[in-house]
Amino acid sequence: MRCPPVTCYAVLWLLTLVSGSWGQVNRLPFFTNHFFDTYLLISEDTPVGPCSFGMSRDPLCKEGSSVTQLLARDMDNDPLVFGVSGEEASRFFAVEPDTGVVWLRQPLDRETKSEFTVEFSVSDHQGVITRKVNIQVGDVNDNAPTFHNQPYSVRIPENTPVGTPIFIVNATDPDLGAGGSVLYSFQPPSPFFAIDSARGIVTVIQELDYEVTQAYQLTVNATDQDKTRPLSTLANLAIIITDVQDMDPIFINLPYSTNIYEHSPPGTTVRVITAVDQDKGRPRGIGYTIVSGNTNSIFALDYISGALTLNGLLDRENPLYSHGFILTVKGAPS
Ligand SMILES: *[C@@H]1O[C@H](CO)[C@@H](O)[C@H](O)[C@H]1NC(C)=O
Ligand SMILES: *[C@@H]1O[C@H](CO)[C@@H](O)[C@H](O)[C@H]1NC(C)=O
Ligand SMILES: [Ca+2]
Ligand SMILES: [Ca+2]
Ligand SMILES: [Ca+2]
Repeated sequence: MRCPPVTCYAVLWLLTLVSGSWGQVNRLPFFTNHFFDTYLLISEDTPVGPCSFGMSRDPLCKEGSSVTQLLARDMDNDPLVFGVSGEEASRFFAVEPDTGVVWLRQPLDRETKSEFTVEFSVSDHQGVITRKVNIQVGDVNDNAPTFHNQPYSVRIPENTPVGTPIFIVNATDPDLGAGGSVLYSFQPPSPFFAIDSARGIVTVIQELDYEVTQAYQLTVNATDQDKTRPLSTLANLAIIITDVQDMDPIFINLPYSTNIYEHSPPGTTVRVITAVDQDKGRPRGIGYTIVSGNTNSIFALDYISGALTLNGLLDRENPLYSHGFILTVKGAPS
C-alpha cells in the first residue's frame, strides 16, 4: 500500500519523539545463566577451540567444543556484546562477542589449578554490566602414578627369615578418587618376594641362598584404579643378597689315597690336602689338622698349606706300619 509522503513524515516524526523521551531510561541487560548463582563445572579434558575463531595459533589445532554460552536479556531488545575481563581469565577463556559462546584458549589442568573466578560482561552499547562466576575444573584420570625416592636398592643377608619386611616403595597419583589410588604389584611375580598391593611393603616369601643367587632385579608396577582407563608406571627394585657364613668347607680332589716308598726321607711331601669354604662371599681360610690314625706321629700336616709330610722313617717290616695308614684329617675355618 502506497502512503502519501505527508502522512509518512508525520508518523516517523511521532515515533522519533516517543523514542527520544523514553530513551532517557535505558535498561541495562542482565545475565540469565544459573551458574552465576552457583558454579560452572568444566572438565579438565575440554578441548581448546575453535581454530577458526583464532583462539589457537597451533597449525594442528583441532576443533574443540564450546564450554558454555552466556545468556542475557535486555528489556529494550538492544543488540548485546559479550566479553570476559581480567588478565588470567582472558588467557584461558574467550567469548564470541555476538553469541556469548565461551571457548577455552588453552588446556585446563585440575592438578595445577582447580578453580577460577572469571568475570564476564555484557553490554548493550549504552552500558556494561559484569558478573563473576566460580569455575570448578572437573577431574579426569590424566596422571600416572609417580614413584618417589628412586632408585630402589636394598641389601639383605641371605639368612633373612621368610616374612621379614625388607623395603617400602612409594608412588603417589594426584588425580581424584579411584584415579588417584595406587596399587602395587611385581611384574612378573617373584617366587622369593611379595609386595603388599596397598602399602608397597616388600617381604621375603621364600628362603634365600647367597650361594645360589646373589641379586634380584624386580619390576614394580604402580597402577591407579580408574575403572575405564587405569594408568601405570614401572620402577626397578634391586635386591642384593649378602653372604652369611652358613656353609661348611669341603675337601676337594677326594678320595685321598697315596703310596709312599718306605725309605723316603723325613720331610718328604706325601701329598697336599685342600679344602675350600663353600661360602662364596668372603670365603674363610681353612686350617688343617690330623684327627686320628697318625701312629707315632709319623706324619705332619701343615696347618696353613695342608701339606702332609713324613715326620720320621717308615719301615714296611714294622707291623705297625705294614698295613698302611688311614688318617682322618680335619679342615676347619681358621
Ligand atoms: C610417599 O611420598 C609422598 C610424597 O613424597 C609422601 O607425602 C608420603 O608420606 C609418602 N608415603 C609413605 C608411605 O612413605
Ligand atoms: C600394571 O598393572 C596393571 C594392572 O594389572 C596393568 O593393567 C598394566 O598393564 C601394568 N602396567 C604395565 C606398564 O605393564
Ligand atoms: Ca537497554
Ligand atoms: Ca591417575
Ligand atoms: Ca586429573
